[in-house]
Amino acid sequence: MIKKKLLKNAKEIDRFLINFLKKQNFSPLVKPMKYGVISGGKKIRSTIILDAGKIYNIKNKKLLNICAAVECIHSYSLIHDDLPCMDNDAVRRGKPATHIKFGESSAVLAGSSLLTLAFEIIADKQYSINHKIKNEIIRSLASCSGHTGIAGGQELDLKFENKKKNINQIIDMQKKKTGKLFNFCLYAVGIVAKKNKKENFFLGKLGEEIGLLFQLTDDFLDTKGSRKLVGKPIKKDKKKGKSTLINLMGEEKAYLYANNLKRKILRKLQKHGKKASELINTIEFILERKF
Ligand code: GRG
Repeated sequence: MIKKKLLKNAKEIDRFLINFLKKQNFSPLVKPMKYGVISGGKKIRSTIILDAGKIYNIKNKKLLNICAAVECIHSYSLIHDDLPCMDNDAVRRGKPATHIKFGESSAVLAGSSLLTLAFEIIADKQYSINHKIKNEIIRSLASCSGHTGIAGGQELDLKFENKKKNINQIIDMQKKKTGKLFNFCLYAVGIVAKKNKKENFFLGKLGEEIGLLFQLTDDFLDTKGSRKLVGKPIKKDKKKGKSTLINLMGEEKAYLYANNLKRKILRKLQKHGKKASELINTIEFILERKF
């Protein structure tokens, strides 16, 4: 069921991105950009957005620009994450990483172009939502992506290598590196649904916890996953001295922490009853996933 949903959403977002790029002037960067963002990846962040939209009866069409923009930022972060100056990985999504396929300079430029494309997609004239809403989406996407968001989290992740960090420092780093983009996913849905400030803040924080849960599972997959299913090299965190909960407290305690976090997230969704069933289904998948 979940695989079907992920596949359907991924196809829809890929179609959107292909059409959007078609409308632009061609450049030699389009090929590495497409390689980085289209036909690959679970598009889980888009699924979270569309699932959350169901809670507030928002039609998918109203959320597609937001999904596509998030996937551009996410893919950008992966292209840069794989570079030799960052995590130095040669394989991503079961294929050569973008810098291996197209060279380092093209990968840097294609990644940066995906970042700017994200904002073009939201600002697009044909995306017809209220201007104030559009503005707030652009502001929050920028803040969740930059130094107070995933880029800042990535900096901490690299600085923490081979250092003894405590649980709060690790959680804070992971909430930034991975959680902030998930924060944006739920926050943006609250903005489109015209919810009040308090509810939108609550949604953002909930998204951040979902992102943390996603990152914790990513760390489990690094120790126990299948290289083939994960689509990238595994068992790298220990070798690199990465600060993860598993390396700090061991697998069993880390899993207990993740399971408690999942229960806490699900409790927060109870108030929405059946309307949250799709989102709950995706959250259950996040902790059990093998890919
Ligand atoms: C984007 C502004 C900006 C800066 C880049 C490199 C970097 C800063 C951030 C990297 C952060 C990072 C790599 C976080 C890891 C998040 C994570 C668990 C990625 C894997 O996500 P999946 O499993 O990937 O959703 P797929 O392949 O399915 O899309």
